[in-house]
Amino acid sequence: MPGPAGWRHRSGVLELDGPRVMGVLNVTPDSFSDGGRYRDLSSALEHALRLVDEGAAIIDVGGESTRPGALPIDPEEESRRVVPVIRALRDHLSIPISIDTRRSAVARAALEAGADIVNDISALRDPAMAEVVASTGAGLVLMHMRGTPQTMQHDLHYEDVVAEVVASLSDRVVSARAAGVAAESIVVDPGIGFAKSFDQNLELIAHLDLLHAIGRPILLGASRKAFLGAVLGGVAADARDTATAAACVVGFMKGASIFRVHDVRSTREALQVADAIRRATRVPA
Ligand code: PMM
Repeated sequence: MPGPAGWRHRSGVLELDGPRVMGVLNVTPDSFSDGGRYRDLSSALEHALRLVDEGAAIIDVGGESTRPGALPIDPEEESRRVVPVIRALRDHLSIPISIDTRRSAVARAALEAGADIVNDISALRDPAMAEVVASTGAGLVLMHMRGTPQTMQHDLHYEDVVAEVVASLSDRVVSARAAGVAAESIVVDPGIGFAKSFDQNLELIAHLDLLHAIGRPILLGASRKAFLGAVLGGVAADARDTATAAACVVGFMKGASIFRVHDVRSTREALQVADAIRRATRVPA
């Protein structure tokens, strides 16, 4: 397993010498687990401050729902949702803020408003995205997906899902580097729940260590996703936080270092225990 590294972003380096939690702040009317709750500025800010208090190292702001079947929204509407929130967060937070968007115009506006990282679930499908990231020195999450949120569950056939995710993400890293994004700014994410069956999600987490071949830190986004509900026999999204923490601990033991979650406290505590145990592991002489 590679040793501790840092994640370079627009205003510094996030040390990855232990697990880091990215708290989710969805400012969308229709996200699957917390949709509609944080649309006004003061409730969004209040929630972000709570996530920080509970141990978030990054706040991830998203203005477009990416749940399966979701329709795309207009980039101007997306910017209208996220920019005022990012501006308010920037005034109150010193930790990195990421913008969860597939659109370069939204990323540009969010970075101008004070964001540090672009979390791109389409891994640079917008041809202008890499240039926005490279020219601002922003951090970049490259996530694996097929199609769009509207179509992604139509093609779930893989010969070997883990190998195909590794190959695809490696290719996206090469593209980002070719466009001038620094290697140290890039983090990769297998895209749990994005064009994957429930079993493929489990297989990806079970073999997450194979993503180390890409040579970049790994982000895991398993929070409250449907495969966890399925394992538990149909538990609702907002009752999947213990399941989320379990998936994150396994991901951590397989080498992931950043964990995107809705309920920061439960996962942060579980990861803190897992990290303490890992540090106590005896190294063979
Ligand atoms: N999942 C969602 C949205 N953005 N970003 C990354 N990098 N990884 C993910 O797994 C991910 C993401 C969907 O979940 P939400 O609607 O609960 O935010």
